Amino acid sequence: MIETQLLEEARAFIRQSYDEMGLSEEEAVLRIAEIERETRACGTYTHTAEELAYGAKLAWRNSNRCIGRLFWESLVVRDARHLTEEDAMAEACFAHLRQATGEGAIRPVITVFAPADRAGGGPRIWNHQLIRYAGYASEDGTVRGDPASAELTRICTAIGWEGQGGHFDVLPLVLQAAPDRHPRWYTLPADAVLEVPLVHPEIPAISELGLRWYAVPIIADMRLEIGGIVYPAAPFNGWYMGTEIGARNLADRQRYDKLPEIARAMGLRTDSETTLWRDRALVELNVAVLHGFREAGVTIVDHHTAARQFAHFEAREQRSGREVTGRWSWLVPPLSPATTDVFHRSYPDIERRPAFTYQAPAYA
Ligand code: HEM
Ligand code: NRG
Repeated sequence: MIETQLLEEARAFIRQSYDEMGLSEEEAVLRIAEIERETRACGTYTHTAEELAYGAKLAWRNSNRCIGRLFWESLVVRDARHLTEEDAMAEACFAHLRQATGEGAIRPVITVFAPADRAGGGPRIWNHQLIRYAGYASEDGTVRGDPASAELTRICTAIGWEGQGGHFDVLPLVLQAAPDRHPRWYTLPADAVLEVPLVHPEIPAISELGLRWYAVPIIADMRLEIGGIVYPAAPFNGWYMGTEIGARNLADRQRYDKLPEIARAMGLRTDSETTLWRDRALVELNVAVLHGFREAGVTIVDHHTAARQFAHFEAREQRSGREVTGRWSWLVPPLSPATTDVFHRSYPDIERRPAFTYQAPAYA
């Protein structure tokens, strides 16, 4: 990033965050002068721990596609900017997993690794999420496991990982501390990965399908931008909304495609669309997700409750004099959308910073 643009963004971030954190205007002015000196001397500047923590929270608050934003102030921010080796990054990821998972009482956590340099290079996590299931592609084009992971699974295999060939094999972490280094892979310690068997409260045949999912979604491939500084490795997590698993991951035809199996387990006729067997199977699959997590004592939110929490977030933001931005097409849940208030509203999809943004895959 060119220096003038970096300083523009730094100034805007310092003014906003110092104001919101209750610091005086004088402190903001002094800090901006310091950042200007540091940037003219070194080409960049370093966030204080407080700036990093508040910046990460603001990035969550500004995430237009996220329905979980009511809890933005509770984010736990882990500072891992000093790590320069893959081994140390792996340990930090394992510690993140343990802290975020607890015993099932999921805590929102982010671990921030080193910032990108002026050329844009920095540490990268090759995984889409810290925990995700492998997808083994066969010659005939079918995939065993999660088709969304087919490419990364092939890469893991090419660098020496050997998967078990199952439907729910957790992929290794693939880490790269700097662009000029070879990526290294790390098997996740079993005690750092919590998984949940899906259980239906009334239909045993659904529980018997052997479906499961991992407890914590930890997005690892987005970049965090704060005050002009880019953090290309900053994995973050909250907890799941049930529909992410039940209406997408296990239901999408290009993912686990389980609706036909669920319908068979329910004894539904699938020879006519007008029986709405897909819809009926979808609802019961989502019941099994929510019931399974509940039985296992793992935090999860249903889409009705999440939509109501989002409405609270909107009201609170309005009271603070801020307009809530959002992307409607992501905020509406994929199951019974029109039963939630979000469906009947609209949101300006303006992108504010700090922000989580997409970046090209590290393995492209
Ligand atoms: C997206 C829920 C916490 C940042 C989403 C989505 C859901 C969701 C349902 C849409 C996902 C999809 O359709 O694939 C929640 C819930 C949370 C939570 C229930 C519980 C606390 C967080 C946290 C952060 C965050 C802690 C960051 C610090 C984001 C971002 C996206 C997103 C950046 C967009 C992801 C993308 O573009 O792929 N969230 N979220 N969320 N959330 Fe949250
Ligand atoms: N739909 C994805 C996860 C995306 C992020 N969702 C969250 N984020 N809940 C999936 O694996 O189903 N979060 O930080 O909690």
